[in-house]
Amino acid sequence: MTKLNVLLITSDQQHWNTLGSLNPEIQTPHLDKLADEGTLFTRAYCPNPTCTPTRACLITGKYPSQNGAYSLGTKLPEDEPTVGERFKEAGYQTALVGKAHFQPLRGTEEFPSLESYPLLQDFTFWQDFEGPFYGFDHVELTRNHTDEAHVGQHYVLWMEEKGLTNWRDYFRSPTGNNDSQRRKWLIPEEYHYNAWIAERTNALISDFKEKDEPFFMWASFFDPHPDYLVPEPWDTMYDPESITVPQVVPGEHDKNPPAHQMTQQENPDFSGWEEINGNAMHGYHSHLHDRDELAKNIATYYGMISCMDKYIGRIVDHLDALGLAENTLVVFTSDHGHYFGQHGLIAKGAFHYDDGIKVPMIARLPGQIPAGQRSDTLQTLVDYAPTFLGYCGLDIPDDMTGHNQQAIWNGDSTIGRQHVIVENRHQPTTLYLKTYIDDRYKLTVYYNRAYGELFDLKADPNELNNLWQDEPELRAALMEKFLTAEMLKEEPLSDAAKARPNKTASMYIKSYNSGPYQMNYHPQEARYELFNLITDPAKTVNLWDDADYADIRAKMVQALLFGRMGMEPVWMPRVAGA
Ligand SMILES: [Ca+2]
Repeated sequence: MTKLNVLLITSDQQHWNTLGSLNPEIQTPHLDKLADEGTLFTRAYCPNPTCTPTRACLITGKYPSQNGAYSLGTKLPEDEPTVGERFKEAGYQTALVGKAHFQPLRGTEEFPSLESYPLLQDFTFWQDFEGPFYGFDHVELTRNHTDEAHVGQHYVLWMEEKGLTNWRDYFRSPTGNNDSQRRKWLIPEEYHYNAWIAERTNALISDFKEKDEPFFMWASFFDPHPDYLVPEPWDTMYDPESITVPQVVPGEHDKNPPAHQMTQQENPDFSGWEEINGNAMHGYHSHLHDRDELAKNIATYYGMISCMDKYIGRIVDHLDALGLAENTLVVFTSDHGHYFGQHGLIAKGAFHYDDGIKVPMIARLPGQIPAGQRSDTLQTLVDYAPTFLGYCGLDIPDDMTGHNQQAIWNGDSTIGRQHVIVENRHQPTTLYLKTYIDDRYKLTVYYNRAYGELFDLKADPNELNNLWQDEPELRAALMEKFLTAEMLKEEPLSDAAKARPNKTASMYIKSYNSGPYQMNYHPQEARYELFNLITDPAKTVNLWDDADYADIRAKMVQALLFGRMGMEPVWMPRVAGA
C-alpha cells in the first residue's frame, strides 16, 4: 500500500475571512479551487495568536503552556518531541521551506537560537546547514517579513544563485540599503520569497516522488504579515476606494477590559503591564488610525494574499501533476488572524476576538475528505499533529494533547470537539489571557484580574456586547467548563519534560483551599467537591450543589483556574527581538 503524504501550507497572520470563497472583495482562485476539492472549515482557531507559540503547537500537538513556547521571544525546547520525529521513525522524509520561527531573533548563552543574529546572515553556515531542526530533516529558511532587515539564511543564498546580486537594494538597513519602500515592494516578483518557497517546495516534492519516499512537507509562507508591501502588479490590484473598511462601533468597549478602551485613546499608558524580562507587548498601544490610510493598507494586504495564492496554486498544481493528489493530505491554514480596523484594532495583540484568533482552513484528500463542503465544527491547530499521524496510520503519542480529527474532517462524524482553548501568556505574569470557546459562547479570563469577556457568538457574532458583568451565572457555568477542560488537557509527561524546571510543579493542582473552604476535582469521575473544613472537618457534606454556596463555588473555581495558570511552566524568560 502506498503511504499517505502530508503537505501543510500556511500563511502568516491571515484573517479568516480573506478567502474568495467567503469574501467577494478578494480573489484567491487557487485556494478557492482547493476548497472546492476539499472541505472549508469556518470555525478553526489558533492555540495562540502569535507566531512562535502557535507554530510550536503545530509541530508538538500541545498547547504553549505545555510545550514551553509560551510567548514571542521564547524558544521551543529542543528536547520537546515533535510530529516530524514520529514521521521520520516511520520512514518519512520531513522538510520545511519558509518561516520556522521556533526560536527567537536573539539567542543567549543559556538559550541559543539558530534563528538569531548574527547567525542569520552567516551565509557560509547556511550553505552547509539543512537540518535537522525540530523534526525536519531538511529546512530552507529565512526570517524576514517583506523587506525586514532579518533577511538571510537560505533565501539570500537562493536570490544570489538566481543572479540577484543586488538583493540588498530591496531590503531595509542595516542588512539592506533601502528604507523607503511603502506598499509597493520594488523586488521583481520572480525573486519574491513566495517564488522561492514554491520553487523549493516543488523541487523537494519532485525529489521525494522520484525516490518513491513518503513525505511530511511544510510550505510556510510569510505573507500577508505586515509590513504591507507587495511587488507589482499586485500592489494596484485592489482599489482602496471600493474596499470595506471595518471600524470601531461607538460604545463597544464600554464594558470591555481597560486595555481595549485604552487602544482607542491618543496616548494610552500601558506601563502597568510591563514586567522585568517581559519584553514588548504586541498591540498595547494606541490603535487610532486614519481611515483612508487603512483602506490603502487593506488593499495591499489583499494584494499580498492574492500574490501568495498564485504560488500556493503552483505548489498544489505541481503535486497534482505528479499524480500525488490521491495520496497526499493537503491542509492550508494560517498561524493566527489579523485586525484591519475591526473593533478599532490594527494588526495583532493580546485581544481574543475572532478576527485575531480564528484562521482560514482548508483540508483536501480525495476519496476521504468531502469535496466542496463547509464545516462549522470546532477546529484548532493543536489537533494537526495527531490528525496528520492518524491519517497516515501512525501511532499518536500519549503526550500529544490534540485530538485526532480524521473522522470529522472525513465527514464521518459530526460529534467532534466540544470546545477549543486559546492561550496567550504574553507576559509571564502581568498579561496572560486565556479563552474557552464552545459551540455558542466565548469566555476570556485575564490572569489575576477581575475583568474578562463573555460573548454569545450566536446572538452577537460580531462580539460587541460583553456579558461578563451582566450574566454572572452564565459566566460561572462557563468558568467551570473552562476549568474542567483545562484539567482534562493534561498530558502524561515525557522524560524530557519531567526533567525541565517548573514543568511538573504545575501539573497540576486539582484542589484549592480558601478561608474555611476546600474544593476538589476528581478527574476519573469528573466530579467536584466543596467542603467547609471548619464546620465539617471530616468532609462528609459536599456543598458543591448547594444553591446557598453558588457564590463561594464560583469564586473557588476562578481561583483554582488562576492558580493553575500561574503555576504553568515559564522555563525561560522572554528575550528581546521576538
Ligand atoms: Ca504569525
